[in-house]
Amino acid sequence: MKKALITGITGQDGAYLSRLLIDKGYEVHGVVRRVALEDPEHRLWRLRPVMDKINLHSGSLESYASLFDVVEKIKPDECYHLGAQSFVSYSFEDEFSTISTNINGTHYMLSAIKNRAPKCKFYFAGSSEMFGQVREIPQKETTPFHPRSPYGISKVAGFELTRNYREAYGLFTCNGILFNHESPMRGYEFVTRKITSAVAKIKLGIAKELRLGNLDAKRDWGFAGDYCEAMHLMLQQDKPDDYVVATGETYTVKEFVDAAFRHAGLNWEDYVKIDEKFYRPSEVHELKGDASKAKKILGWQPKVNFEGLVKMMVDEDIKRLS
Ligand code: F7E
Repeated sequence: MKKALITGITGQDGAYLSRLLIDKGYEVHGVVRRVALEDPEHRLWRLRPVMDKINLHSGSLESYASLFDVVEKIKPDECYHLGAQSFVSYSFEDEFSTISTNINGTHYMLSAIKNRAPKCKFYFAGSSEMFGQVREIPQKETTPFHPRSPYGISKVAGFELTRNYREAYGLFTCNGILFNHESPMRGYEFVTRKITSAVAKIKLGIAKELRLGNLDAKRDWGFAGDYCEAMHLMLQQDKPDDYVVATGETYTVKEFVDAAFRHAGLNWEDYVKIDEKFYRPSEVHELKGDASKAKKILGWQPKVNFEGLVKMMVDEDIKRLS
């Protein structure tokens, strides 16, 4: 039985990936902070359906010793390093902790694997935020990076560390360059879930308005469940490599808002207010990915389209609140 170790297992992608790996017969292990183990009701809610099928270990991305111990104890065959401070907006407020946790966390994991499980295949959760002020449209693996936030900068450093461990030490390390991926398990701070949960509240008479920032930003939005399949496929190849994972379609935040309200039979212009507070000091205006390499080599393509994603999220939020 193959053993997989997931950092960031309590997040959206951790939840989808652990289900996928359990279904494939893996023994799944996750690193979680001690506070999460002490407060499972609030912090482990996404893992509730698989709690009896996974093994959780206390550890922190800020502690090399804790990660080293987990790697030493489990000796995983595959490691999916998803853990990070992943909210771009917050990275402007606390740039020091975002940069140190995200970069050191990746470095610690790579080093622990090199020292204690050098045959382990490693996946790093790179991000389209690395492209930032984009140099070309669509963005592919060869597009130069120009990050626009402390979060984006930390992901570029993680990407380079991951590539360097491959080139310098011969480790099997892959970078996924994942564009925005959403689901009913998305955190409420991200714009898609903020919108769909507000639509549900407005529909049910619990809220009256939704305050948002820049409605003109364009994103390439896919379904998180599809993107976790791509992560797994990267580690099943003969050679390690880096891959863009995206739908190739781009929509503005306004188009997402319109589709979500429309699906609930509402007109967004009656409820949405612009609030300067949600604007970013430097914005990423347009992201659109070219995932043709993932399609060709991994045989991967997304199954859920934009309309399907919006409906899935709105329906689930209405169901949950009803
Ligand atoms: O913002 C605009 C905002 O926070 C999307 C993370 O998973 O994907 C995600 O990063 C857009 C931005 O995601 C609000 O200015 C308008 O242009 O949902 P978001 P993100 O920053 O694109 C990448 C690939 C990652 O790697 C990240 O970890 O929406 N926007 N009004 C707003 N955004 C938020 N959050 N809240 C608003 O009220």
